[in-house]
Amino acid sequence: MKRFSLAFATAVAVSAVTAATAFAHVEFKSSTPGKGKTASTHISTVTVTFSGPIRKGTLKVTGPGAKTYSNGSGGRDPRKISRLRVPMKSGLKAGSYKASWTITAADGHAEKGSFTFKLK
Ligand SMILES: [Cu+2]
Repeated sequence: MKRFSLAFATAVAVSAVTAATAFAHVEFKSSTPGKGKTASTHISTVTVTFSGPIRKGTLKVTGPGAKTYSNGSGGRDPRKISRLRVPMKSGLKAGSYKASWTITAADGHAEKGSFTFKLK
């Protein structure tokens, strides 16, 4: 009976792990401005959309002169659970920008990444 219990417990544990890994990790899906794209210096926000829900996150945008052009540390979009957003400062300069993000996905995994875009 004890052997049966152990085997049963192991089977339950294995299927739980399988179920967890079968649930795909949240991935970068799209952004505004788009990755590698060029947008106007008049943008007021930068957003990153993921393939699934996130709990929280940060978004920081640096640009010309190695300065930070985002306002605050960003966070999950109140209107969309899978989107991160950060407001941008006014008076953005033309040039290359880099957006760096960190998230805690709904499955509890911490992830981070970055992408670049241009403003003109
Ligand atoms: Cu995950």
